[in-house]
Amino acid sequence: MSNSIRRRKIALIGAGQIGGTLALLCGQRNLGDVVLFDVVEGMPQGKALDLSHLAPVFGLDFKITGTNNIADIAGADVCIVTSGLPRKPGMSRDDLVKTNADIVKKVAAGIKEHAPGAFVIVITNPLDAMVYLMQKETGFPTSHVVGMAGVLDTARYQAFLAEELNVSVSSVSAFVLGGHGDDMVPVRSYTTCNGIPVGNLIKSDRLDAIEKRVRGAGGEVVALLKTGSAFYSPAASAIQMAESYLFDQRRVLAAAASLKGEYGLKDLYIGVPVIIGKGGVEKVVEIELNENEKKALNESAGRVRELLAIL
Ligand code: TXD
Repeated sequence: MSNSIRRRKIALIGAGQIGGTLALLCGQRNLGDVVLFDVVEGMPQGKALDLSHLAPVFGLDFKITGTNNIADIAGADVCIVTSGLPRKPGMSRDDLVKTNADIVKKVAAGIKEHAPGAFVIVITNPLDAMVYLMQKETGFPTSHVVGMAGVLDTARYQAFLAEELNVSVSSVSAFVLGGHGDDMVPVRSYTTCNGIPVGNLIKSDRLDAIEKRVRGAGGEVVALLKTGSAFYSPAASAIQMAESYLFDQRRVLAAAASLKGEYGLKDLYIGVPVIIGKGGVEKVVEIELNENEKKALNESAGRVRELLAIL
């Protein structure tokens, strides 16, 4: 048996706006070799070729392959799934459910066959329903199938609060829970500026307005772009989750995780704080919520269940 060190392999399923950005970030952050898969002929190959020419400029030694053959993801350590349609102006995330469910089912079969040991991060919308479907279709342990939305929603809350307070984004620590929809739950009681509750620094009507903007931030980007949805920040958010797994960082991150009674919810995926380390989603962190936050989380869970019923 060879005792040589194997390079890590990251499979990006979907080579569109987020997929391409993910490939760039994987290279820049030296996560491992990248396989960019898509059903559109030539596009993943073209993006991979272009990115391979960026490697010498930055002195990066990553190998990147573009492909239309799902078998090329064989042995991937991490699969990040963005395959599906994005929103157009006027569409809700839920409008995508049927089309994207068919795509996620196909992709799940490919991942199950070729990358059975992978940690799977789903980004495709409607997120909470698609990650649930991915876990059911692959049959992978729930620790190894997780949805990315909370890191992004939290980052949006942090960005708006830092702007309001005119402080560094790194001084703001925020939490957003619930489904990745307009009823997500920014948790004010756990949101601080270097430990100082934001409620002590910002008037409550301003905080209401900021939280409303967080809930609509994805739509704000869609309305401006007109041809698709946000892609830089969703890609960065998934990279943070992949790094926590690959480097066993045990970061506490908001992510769509499978609940088995935590927060009084079960048999669904929804955004909650989790610890991600070498075992995947190693723990769902339960925090005490006030009555309003509990009610909002339950309402958000109700919306996720409506989508699951469509599936
Ligand atoms: O926070 C979050 N989770 C999100 C989710 C934030 C922003 C956007 N979010 C969702 O990600 C969005 O609503 C979409 O459902 C996905 C992907 O967004 P992206 O902007 O990357 O969409 P693109 O550019 O249209 O790329 C999707 C690619 C495109 O190239 C298709 O050809 C491909 O998916 N596609 C497939 N790839 C592989 N296999 C199959 N079957 C397939 N079908 C389509």
